[in-house]
Amino acid sequence: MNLPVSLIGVPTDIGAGARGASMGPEALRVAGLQAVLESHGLQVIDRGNLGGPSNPWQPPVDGYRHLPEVVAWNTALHDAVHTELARGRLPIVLGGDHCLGMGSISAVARHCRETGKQLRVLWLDAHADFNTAELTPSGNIHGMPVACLCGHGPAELTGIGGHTPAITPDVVRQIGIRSVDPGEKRFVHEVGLEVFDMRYIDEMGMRHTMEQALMGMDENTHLHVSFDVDFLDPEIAPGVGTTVPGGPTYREAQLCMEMIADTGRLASLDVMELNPALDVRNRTAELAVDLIESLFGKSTLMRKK
Ligand code: NNH
Ligand code: MN
Ligand code: MN
Ligand code: MN
Repeated sequence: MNLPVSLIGVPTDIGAGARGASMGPEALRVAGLQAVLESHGLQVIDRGNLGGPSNPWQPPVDGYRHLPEVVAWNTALHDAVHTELARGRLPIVLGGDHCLGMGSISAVARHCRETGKQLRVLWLDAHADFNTAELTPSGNIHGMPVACLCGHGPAELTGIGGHTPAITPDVVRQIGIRSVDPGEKRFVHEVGLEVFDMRYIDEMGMRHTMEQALMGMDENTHLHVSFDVDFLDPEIAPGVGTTVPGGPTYREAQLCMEMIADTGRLASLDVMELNPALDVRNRTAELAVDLIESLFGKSTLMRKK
């Protein structure tokens, strides 16, 4: 399965608590994403950037910050991702903040319903992103996409893919989690979301973690990876708005990506929350590109498995 790739830039920080993720798409391009993918024999088209409302930088209203603007960006992204999937291509969404996971994954879920595929979503993140208007401490919608995708949120967001809920919690595996708000934590437990938090990775190792997270997939599985760059330890990835210490190391992150690549089932990808305004000489963007390269089959493996 070597699907042709389409890059979709989504230059907005509309759902975040810090400005700057809107510059993420260009930073990933400058770090050489397209050339790196092409060096592995992939056919890549850069579709350029989507357009949408600018960031009015207003306080939350009824528990949501910038809700109409978040709806506009995610609706545009849903349409773009669905179009690429229908063309038989593998979309890579260049975020942008992680509220865009709603537009992206709602389109993937719709494509899976239309084609009879089974969906698996790997959510690589320091955060669970399972807040609601009632639970959120910030009102920032980038802390809510998983809840919205599972049907918990305003109808304008939960219905983007034409079906509410877009996904059920059992398709999701969260990896790297180490910052969850108190009410959010109760809700994650209530719906039974499968979370491989940092304590689990510490005790069991990344290899066992990924074996568990990837278990039960087959030829009919569409694997979507939603990669929040704050998944990574801030020592190696400072260029994000919400750093949380104690994330995966470079080697752990590489192994995570390589084991995903080994499945051969990756069919769509989000790269979210990269914030060049907080980065150091584009180092986090270059690291993200390096890890994406592993996700698409770069391997320094010298021994047969
Ligand atoms: N949980 C916090 C909130 O909802 C932070 C979310 N920030 C993220 N999520 N970057 O990935 O406001
Ligand atoms: Mn996130
Ligand atoms: Mn995060
Ligand atoms: Mn490289």
